[in-house]
Amino acid sequence: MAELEGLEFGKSDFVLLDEVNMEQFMENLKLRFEKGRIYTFIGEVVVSVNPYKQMDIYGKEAIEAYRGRELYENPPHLYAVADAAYKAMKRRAKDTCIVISGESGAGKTEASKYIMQYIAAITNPSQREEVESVKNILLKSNCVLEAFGNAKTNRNDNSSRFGKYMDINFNFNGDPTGGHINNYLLEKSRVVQQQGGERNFHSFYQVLRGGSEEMLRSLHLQNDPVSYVYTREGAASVVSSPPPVLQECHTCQINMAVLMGNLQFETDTESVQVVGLEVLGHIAELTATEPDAVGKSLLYRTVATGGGEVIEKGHTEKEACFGRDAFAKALYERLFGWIVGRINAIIEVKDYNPVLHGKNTVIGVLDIYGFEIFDNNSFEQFCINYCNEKLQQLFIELILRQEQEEYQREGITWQHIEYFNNQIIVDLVEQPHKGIISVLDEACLTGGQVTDTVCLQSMDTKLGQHPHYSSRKLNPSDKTMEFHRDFRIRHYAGDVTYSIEGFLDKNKDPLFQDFKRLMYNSSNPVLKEMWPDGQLGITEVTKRPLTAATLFKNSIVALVDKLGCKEPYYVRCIKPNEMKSPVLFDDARCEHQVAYLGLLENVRVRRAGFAYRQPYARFLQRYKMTCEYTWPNHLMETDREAVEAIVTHHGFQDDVAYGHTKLFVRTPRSLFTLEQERAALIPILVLFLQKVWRGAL
Ligand code: AOV
Ligand code: MG
Repeated sequence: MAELEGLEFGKSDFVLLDEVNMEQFMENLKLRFEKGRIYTFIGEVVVSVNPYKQMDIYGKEAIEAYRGRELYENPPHLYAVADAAYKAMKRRAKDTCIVISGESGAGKTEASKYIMQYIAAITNPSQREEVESVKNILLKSNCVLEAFGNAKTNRNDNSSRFGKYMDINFNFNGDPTGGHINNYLLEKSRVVQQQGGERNFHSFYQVLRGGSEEMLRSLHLQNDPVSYVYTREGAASVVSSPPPVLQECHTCQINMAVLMGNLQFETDTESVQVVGLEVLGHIAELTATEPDAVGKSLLYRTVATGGGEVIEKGHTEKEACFGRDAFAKALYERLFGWIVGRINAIIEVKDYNPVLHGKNTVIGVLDIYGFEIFDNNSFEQFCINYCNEKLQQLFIELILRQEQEEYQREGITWQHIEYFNNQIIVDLVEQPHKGIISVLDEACLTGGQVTDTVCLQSMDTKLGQHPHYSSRKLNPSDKTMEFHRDFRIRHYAGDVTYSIEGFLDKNKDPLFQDFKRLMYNSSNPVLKEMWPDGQLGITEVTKRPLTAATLFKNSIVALVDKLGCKEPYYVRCIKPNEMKSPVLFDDARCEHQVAYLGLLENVRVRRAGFAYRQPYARFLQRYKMTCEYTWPNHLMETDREAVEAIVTHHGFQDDVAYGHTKLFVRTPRSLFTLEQERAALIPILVLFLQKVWRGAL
């Protein structure tokens, strides 16, 4: 437990509170925030409050202070968790992960960057070139992915609109050898539409505002975002970060996507036409395709009739607009996926031979979009908030439930601690045949007749009894839901009213095969590579691909499984106010977050619990040399008795409990003493053994 700061800064570990209640917790959190202490421990968990100002706590000296130290030797910091995760990985060859959670704007992405910087700074002391290069790419990839995947929302000026999980691989030396990035559901609808006050992805403005005149001219672009339908909204906002240098192939495609929005259609007596052939020509030029082919894919689609005949069917104006937007979104999404793929190809661990190089261990860093509530919440918020439910479930599972279950199993006296288990909300969303995703999928698969409203009715029928679900129709007196198309989920982090409008389309996420074929036929090899499914003929296309919600659910389930196999370290981020103010601590908002993050329960479990535990045999193996009764071998009946002898010998018998198979140690300090003694003894032992070998003894 960190005790190194003066008491004027409050308690640096919530476990040290005199009494564990909300009042004391909040008092401590607020005091520390006001004194510029933005981090506080709960055991190994770091609670962080967004300072909304640059803090002078991340420099080289800070890194040196935390490097290789035990958690409780320094004041709480992200570096302390990063170091703990790194040490566990290096010393015990454990795969670890750092899960950063908290609502939108709470500071997750910033925290993940500091953690990465720390890991980069403490590794590769011998400056080996290939390791340096891996580190550089890992760090720089953040900047590129932020440009393409972040945007200004009404909650956060630099909001992550995709989820990111990055594995960093290490060799036996503890130096990074490579990595892998998984990205989760980019909010691509932003490409064509943004809520009032929000912006498109940063990359658009970086190209339009930051591109050289020559580059913009060659791309047929004007440097004013107001010129483009897709970037008009929020165009007045200032770009907060300087535009990074974007590769030409990237800019080209952003450009195509932005140009698409300016394509309009009109219906004359016979058919739908493209208005503005000049834009069409520019798109053809930039996609290395023919203007006629572009025009055709915008106005017609190829369909297979029941008899197996392939015909061309003209779009209505509405269908053409829908197709255009779907195409622009897909262009951007595939570009994003391609960039991630390129980064992965470069940082992938190559030629790793476990026999030669030892076990390849991993630290995973998770930075995903935080829980969010807007004035208008749609399918994207539904997915994002579901994902946060899953991560909260993992936290409960790992920190609260397993901990309590283990004490019970080991027969340690334990007072059960109550907490809200959000599994019930996870089920509401994902349960097969019953959950919201399943109802949505069913509606999507039923065919054209089912509208959003019909789907909502079906949800009302199936889920009307669920305590965390309600809708305007089920609950007409509830004024928080304005329209009949609204439904509400009582999430762990608050109530969110979703508008069902657009849910089915976004879930089905259709893109006419004609666009895919157009891109596959491009003479630009990079574009062609991004659209391999364009080679399929209309009759070969699978009729029922998985829906967006199901794909997302599957990817999040896989993510949670992946995290579940690793030793987890947690950063719990809190947003102090809605004004982005560095001085305002909004008591009610903060208390709400502390409550739903389950931090009080976390302190209770931790306080009643034990920081470390080890099976008797393993403990004995490691520390037997520190006690005369156990070295080199003990003569007692059981390992447990031998462990008792070590503990008593070192005088920390009041700090432990004996389980059926494991020793439980309450404070890390006891173990630290043992570690120090062991470290001091090892060289003496080695010397001794060398002498034995040489026959000197
Ligand atoms: P998020 O990742 O949690 O939101 P960010 O990490 O983007 O939130 O933080 C939001 C903003 O808060 C940043 O752009 C900074 O201005 C400020 N900030 C956060 N942490 C720090 C820090 N340690 N020091 C200084 N300023 C900070 V979202 O991505 O929206 O869920 O989807
Ligand atoms: Mg973020």
